[in-house]
Amino acid sequence: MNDPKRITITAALPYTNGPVHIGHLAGVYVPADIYARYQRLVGMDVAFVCGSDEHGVPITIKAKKEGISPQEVVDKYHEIIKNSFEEFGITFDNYSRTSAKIHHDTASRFFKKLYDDGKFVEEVTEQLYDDEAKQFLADRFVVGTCPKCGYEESYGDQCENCGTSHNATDLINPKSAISGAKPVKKETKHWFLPLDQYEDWLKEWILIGHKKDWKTNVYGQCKSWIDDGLRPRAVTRDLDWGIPVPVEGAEGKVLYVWFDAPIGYISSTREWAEREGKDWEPYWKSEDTKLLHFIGKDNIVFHCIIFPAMLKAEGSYIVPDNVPANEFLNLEGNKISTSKNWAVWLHEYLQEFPGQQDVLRYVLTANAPETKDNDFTWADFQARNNNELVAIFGNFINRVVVLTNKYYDGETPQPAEFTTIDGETLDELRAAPEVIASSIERYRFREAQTKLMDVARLGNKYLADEEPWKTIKTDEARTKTVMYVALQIAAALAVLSEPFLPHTSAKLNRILGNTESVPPTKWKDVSEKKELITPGHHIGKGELLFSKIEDEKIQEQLAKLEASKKENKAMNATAEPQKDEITFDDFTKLDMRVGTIISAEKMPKTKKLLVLQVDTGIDKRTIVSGIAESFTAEEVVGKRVTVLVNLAPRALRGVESEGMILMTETPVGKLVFVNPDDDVPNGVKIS
Ligand code: B3M
Ligand code: ZN
Repeated sequence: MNDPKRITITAALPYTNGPVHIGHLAGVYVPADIYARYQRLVGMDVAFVCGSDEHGVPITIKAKKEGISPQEVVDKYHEIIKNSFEEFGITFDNYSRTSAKIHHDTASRFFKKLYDDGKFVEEVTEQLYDDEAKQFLADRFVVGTCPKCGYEESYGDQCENCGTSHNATDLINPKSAISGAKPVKKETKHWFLPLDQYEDWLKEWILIGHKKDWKTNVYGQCKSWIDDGLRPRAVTRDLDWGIPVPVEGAEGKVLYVWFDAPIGYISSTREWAEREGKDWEPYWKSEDTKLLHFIGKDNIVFHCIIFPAMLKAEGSYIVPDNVPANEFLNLEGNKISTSKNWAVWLHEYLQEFPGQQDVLRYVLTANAPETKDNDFTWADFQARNNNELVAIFGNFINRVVVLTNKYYDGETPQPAEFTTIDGETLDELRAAPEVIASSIERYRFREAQTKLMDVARLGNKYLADEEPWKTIKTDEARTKTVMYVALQIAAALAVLSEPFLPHTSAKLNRILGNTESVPPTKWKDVSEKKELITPGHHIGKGELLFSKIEDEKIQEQLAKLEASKKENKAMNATAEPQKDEITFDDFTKLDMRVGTIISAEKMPKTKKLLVLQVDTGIDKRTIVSGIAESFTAEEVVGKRVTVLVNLAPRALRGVESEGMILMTETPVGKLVFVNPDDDVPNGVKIS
């Protein structure tokens, strides 16, 4: 779209069933914020909205698990999430929540309009029902095999593995997430959005209209769904947490969370406009508004197919100009997972790295999963901070500030004649806003940030080449010119870094003495104004922009992840699903006896094996056991144990093992014996 009058920027509404982590920040909120801040700096009229997604099954599940109400769950996480966003400098114009009255009103009205206009298909169909829990199984209440990719843990409405969105009844081998029961089918009435009727329009709009300017991953997913053929989707659910379906005969039914959540963008805009005394409608209904949705790749279908179809059906709305969705960020080589606590939580980072929000913003942008999944590692985090932020950006600013204070008592010097190199340096500086902007406008934020760092690199190179610390002894006029040029670069960095590193930009402005009395520098000033910092202007005292991150800090983080891994293992151990049923006869086949280990030695050249002599009460026999990582040979002698004595003998490293010692494991993976009471003599059966 050329020359929009205003831009409405939405960022995916986070589910309020847990805090937010680096994956959210990298995939959605930092890129959206860079974009919004940049647009404001160039004078665009921006509405940047978000809010908590407080309906849907995940929240109900969390509430059940914690024994509290869904409202209590969302109240708790809404605060934590909102605070994390504020601390990281995400400049939403409004952060709302879908449990707010204004949202219930907006979403109900939207539904009602479509209903009144006959845009839905009303149908009684068979849906999955849990006969034990006496409840319909919508969305995440049901898991089963994805009909498209075969992933066995797919949810009822979407497969997290391949991203396909489907109906719960499409799942192969569905299972209730509440009781584990096999669902039965039960009739119920619902309202469907007939996506098939929007297929031609979607084809025209996306496949033809947006061929070039949408990201390949987004375009590709859309194309594949449209090519597969679209089917009607139920937009109501038999659940008790959500927005009641606002029509008669719909008691006990609520709007599907993916129907109400995107309308949350509209509610949030309304809430903002009401507060600011503005009209919200142009931000959603005017053709000269550019609407953008920042999301993660698992939300593409909802933002590119379903929500646009809803907007189109309503009739008075615009549809998105672009949906710059990102891929996923992994953590230390593994998929980020809330349930496995494999994540870097923002609220924890804020406590562990106080004042270092920009470091994380920087690293997440430098490594943003823009075109493919990417990996966050703590080693990379440390390296980027120490070798880039500290060594390049921080170092340049520090030199400029220290030298200006040392040579001129902090007063910007009057330059003398510019040399060719000065002219070239200033030219390059003046070109930077456009270079960076061009990347931002194309949603290439990592590239944009690299170009920003090139400005700091330009400054460092200039100082290294011109060596003011040498010329100060020989050529006063030259030194003044060099310091003047270097100060221009520093001042440019204060404005150009703002979208990426807002806290740093504010600090830099302070250091440069850009207090309230100095008019703020605009993005375009860097190219257009001859002078960003004028001779005679007093800069402030030096203060370090970034500080080195030491190894211990990184070790602490790695240890935390290691602990998660162990805890996980422990949790999985207790939660491991029950094995297939056996008969009583199967059980009686096992001959287990009480025994005592009478001697033990390490099996040579192995890490895990001990060769044990065990008194089973029947006989004394050799058993090879894989317990050497948890016990020394000396430690186990005399231990009372449970022995499976009729296990077929097998040779381990040439030693015949005649049975098995029963073991279990502590939460941190240490093996322990299943040992009988000392009063029980060897040879007694266990049954
Ligand atoms: N809450 C899904 C998510 O957090 C969902 C986004 C809604 S955007 C309207 O991934
Ligand atoms: Zn799948």
